[in-house]
Amino acid sequence: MCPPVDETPVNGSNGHANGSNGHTNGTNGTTNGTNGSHEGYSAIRSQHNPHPHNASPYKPVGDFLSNVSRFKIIESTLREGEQFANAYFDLEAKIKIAKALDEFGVDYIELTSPAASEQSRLDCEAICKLGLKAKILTHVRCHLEDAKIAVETGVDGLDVVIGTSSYLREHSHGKDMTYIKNTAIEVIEFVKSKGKEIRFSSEDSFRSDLVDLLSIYSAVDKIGVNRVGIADTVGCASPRQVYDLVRTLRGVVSCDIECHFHNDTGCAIANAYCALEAGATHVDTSVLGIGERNGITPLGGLIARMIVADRDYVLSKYNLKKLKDIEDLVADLVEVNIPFSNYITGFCAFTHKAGIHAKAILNNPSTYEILNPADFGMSRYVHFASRLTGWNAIKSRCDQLGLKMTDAQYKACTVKIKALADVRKIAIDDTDSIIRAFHHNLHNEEERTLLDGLTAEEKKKFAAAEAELLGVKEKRALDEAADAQAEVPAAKKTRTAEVS
Ligand code: HCA
Ligand code: CU
Repeated sequence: MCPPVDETPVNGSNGHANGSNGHTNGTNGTTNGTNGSHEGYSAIRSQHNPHPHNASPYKPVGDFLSNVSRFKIIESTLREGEQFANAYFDLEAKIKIAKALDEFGVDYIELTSPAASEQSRLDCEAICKLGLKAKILTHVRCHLEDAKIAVETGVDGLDVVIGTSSYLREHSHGKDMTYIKNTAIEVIEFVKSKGKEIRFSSEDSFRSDLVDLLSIYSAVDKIGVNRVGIADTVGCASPRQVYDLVRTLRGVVSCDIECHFHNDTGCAIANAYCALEAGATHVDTSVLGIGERNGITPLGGLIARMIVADRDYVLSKYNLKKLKDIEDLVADLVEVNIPFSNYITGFCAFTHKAGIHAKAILNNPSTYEILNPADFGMSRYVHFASRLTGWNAIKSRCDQLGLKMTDAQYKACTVKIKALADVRKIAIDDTDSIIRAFHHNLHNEEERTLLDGLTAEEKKKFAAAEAELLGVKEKRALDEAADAQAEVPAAKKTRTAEVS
């Protein structure tokens, strides 16, 4: 049996639906949520959902390998993200991004190799001088010459990488495993001698020979590397493969394990999560997932996943209300739109439409939400201008507009709105006009038209749709009466949970 939900209903008597974060403006009928333009949506108060997933019967079971409650983020927007097709960051942009990520609370910020270009080197030095709380890393090839340039920039550490798959050994750098191991040892010892943190990673780990991988990781672990990394460079790995590889590696090395997942096959977040479950300690991310091709584990998506796993840890470490600003900043700089389906900040991330959902959400947001929008400074919306609209959403909208009716009247008004939505796509203004006219007609002799500008054809369709809906309602009422007579309380309960 599921534990009870620790919620109080939000459908309070004042009914006003201003989001607690101030992003919404529910009383005048417009919603200005930062989740985007929400024409036809009603903002519902969101402060009463403090532990949206506490009641999950599927809460992760802790085990000794898992690091889901103590993971660290290596934020690579300024390295992997620079490899995104549309990215060009000048120093000013890099500083803005670095400061925003620092405020968000990421543990590390990874920068492009200073060996890549003179400007990259200067930018790296400038960011090191900002005095951020996050540690600054630079990402370099496993070459002594590159490492020498990197240690002089003021970074806290180096992430070195070399391709180990047969594809990369044959078609990219052309070196064998003995050469790779010797170079790795040389570079690691040099970087450590300079007092810097050092990570060694194989590129294309999931298409590399397992024995080769384990042997080189074991060798670098013995000489005191801080972290080893595995990288799904081509995005081919599945969560189960990730779990197996990381768990095996966890048994071989005692240092930290960093993971880097590309998203070609849509597994980047799931893979990061599985890696942490299997004992990885650090996850690479970028804002909106930008990187080579379609990128890597997105910062926001990882946070969405992790807050469900350990809410207290995530809330204590990261300044979640900054997420939207960082995404807007980066989206703007690389000239992309944030997709409607984006984790947490997407236009629809907290929007509820079907009548059944709206009703339940108004009673208790945990019914249809695993994330709490208020945690991220976002707003919850209930769509109230469609054929799927239910009377609870309309009641909430009437409350916002300051129009009181009886439940039967809300229901009758909802029928009008649904019928009209069957005739044409209706906007928020249309819904509000119908509500106001309907309310007016309840209290005045002189009747107002519910909606101006309907053609004769539309009026006919509207009347037919309304009759049809009323017929369905009547039938439902009859069914309910029959249920009551038959003394089947369970059936009655189910029906009343439906929204007409
Ligand atoms: C690349 C390199 C890398 C490195 C990852 C890492 C990859 O651009 O191909 O150092 O962990 O995906 O393998 O981003
Ligand atoms: Cu990568």
